[in-house]
Amino acid sequence: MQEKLKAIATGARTDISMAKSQEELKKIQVKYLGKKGEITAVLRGMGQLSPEERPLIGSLANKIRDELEALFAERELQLRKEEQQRRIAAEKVDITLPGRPQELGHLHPLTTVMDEIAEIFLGMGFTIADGPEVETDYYNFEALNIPKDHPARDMQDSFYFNPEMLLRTHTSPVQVHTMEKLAPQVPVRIIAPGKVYRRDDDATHSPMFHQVEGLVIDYNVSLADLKGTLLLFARQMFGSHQQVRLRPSFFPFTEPSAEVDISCVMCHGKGCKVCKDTGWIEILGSGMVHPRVLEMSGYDPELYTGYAFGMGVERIAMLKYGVDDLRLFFQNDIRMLRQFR
Ligand code: 2NM
Repeated sequence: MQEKLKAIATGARTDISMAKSQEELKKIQVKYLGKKGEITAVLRGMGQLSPEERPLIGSLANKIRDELEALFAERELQLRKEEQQRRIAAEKVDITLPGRPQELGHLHPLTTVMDEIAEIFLGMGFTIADGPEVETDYYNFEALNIPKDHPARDMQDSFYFNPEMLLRTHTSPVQVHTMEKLAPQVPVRIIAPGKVYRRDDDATHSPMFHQVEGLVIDYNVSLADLKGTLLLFARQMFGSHQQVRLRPSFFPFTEPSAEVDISCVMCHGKGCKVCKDTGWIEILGSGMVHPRVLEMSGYDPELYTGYAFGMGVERIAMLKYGVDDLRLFFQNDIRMLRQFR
């Protein structure tokens, strides 16, 4: 019996050391130590042994079982490590490869153009003013001398929250807030850049677009000051060869009012499709602030005069970059936007 146990133990030791995988080792463990295993069988058969033999064989069998259990555990750990090494080697991760670079974002072209416009006016001594995008009827219309029956006040043309509140349709309410705050202080020299909202949606109109409006109030401010300022702006924005011309127009908040043209950016005044053979392109509206507007916001129109102007940032950007459809600015197509990196 003792010889048989020793033979089983020798076989087990060889099998354990020869096992090539965890799976194979598991099978060997079952073969020797499992419920129907060889060592287990010996321990089960103890009953048939003589009382003298029993403790001897019993303690030997236990000793062998303990030894084998330790060998199994040791070999298992070894095999697990080997398998891990093999898996890492098979993955072929080259840790010396350079990382994938993270692409850097950039400003939206409309933001860049709005910043450029602001920069030009900052250079002429203007400061930047801002205000809410949700306005009251008073600040958006009434204080700007826009009559009750004006089409802009129609539900069809503006976004209303209720009869008293709406999304601003221009940034002029910012100028009104500023006048109320500063009056009767002069000079006032501000621009108001920002988003505005109108119920329009086609190739040349978006329900949300951007404006920069300007306002100057002082003693003896004239139309000549307005024209000189806009000429400087046009030359910095579109080139030093630029000319400007003022055409009579109408706005409820200015009197007189004028549309401002610059010489065509495409043909430099020779005449082409963009300027419809006129040689001129309209870029903004302007005028002398209406005396009623000055008065409502606290400036005595007998003492002070002012000029104001307003431009669409999308229109300026389209002319500057030759973009022919306004909607391209809002579709967020990365192939379009990347060109303005
Ligand atoms: C324009 C054209 C002409 C304008 C007027 C004012 C204010 F508040 F001073 F009355 N702000 N902006 C103005 C004048 C805006 O946009 C086409």
